[in-house]
Amino acid sequence: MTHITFAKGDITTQHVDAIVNAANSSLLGGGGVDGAIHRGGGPQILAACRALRASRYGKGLPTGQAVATTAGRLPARWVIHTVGPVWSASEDRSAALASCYRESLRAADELGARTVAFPAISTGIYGWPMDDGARIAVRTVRETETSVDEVRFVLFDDTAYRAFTEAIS
Ligand code: AR6
Repeated sequence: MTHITFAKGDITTQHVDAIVNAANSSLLGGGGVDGAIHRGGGPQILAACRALRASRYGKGLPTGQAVATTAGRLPARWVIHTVGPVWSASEDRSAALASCYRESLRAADELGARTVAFPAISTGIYGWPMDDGARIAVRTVRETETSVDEVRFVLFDDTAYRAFTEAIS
C-alpha cells in the first residue's frame, strides 16, 4: 500500500529515492522546478539528459512519458523527468497529465525506488489550474499499482498545499 504524504517547500531538498522533474520535451532544462533541479544537481544531470537526446529520445521526450537520470549532487538518487501537457481551455488534456504520474511511478518501479517526491506537474509555467491539477495527481497516484511505499507531493506554496490536501479528502 502506497502512503501519500504532503510537504511544503522545495523539491530539490527532499531526501527520497527519486524526485520527479516537470521538464519539457527537450530535456535540456528550463525554469521552475526544472531550473531548480539542474541548478541544484549540477552538470551531471544535463550530461545524462544530453545522452538520452543522443540515443533513445532523439526527437525529445513525448508529453506524458517519463525517463530517469542520476540526481547528481541532490540528496535524491534519481531524477525522473516527465513532460506535462500545456493547459488548454479548448482541449481536454487530462489524460496526458495523469499519464505523467503513472509513467513516473512505472519508472520508479523499474529503478526500485521506494520513496518518490512529485511536484504539481503542469501547474506553473504550463498554466494548469491548481485545484484540477491536484485532483488529477491524487486520483492517479491512488489508482496506480506500484511498489513505491511513499509518494510525497512537494508543494511550493500555501495555495498548492491546500489544493492537494483537499483533493485527498
Ligand atoms: N519545488 C517544488 N515545486 C516547485 C519548485 C520547487 N523548487 N519550483 C516551482 N514549483 P513548473 P510546469 C512549483 O513551472 O508548469 C519549465 O521551464 C510551481 O509553483 O516548474 O510543468 C520546464 O522546462 C508549480 O506549482 O512546471 C517546462 O518548460 C509547479 O511546481 C515548463 O517549465 C510546476 O511548475 C514546465 O511547466
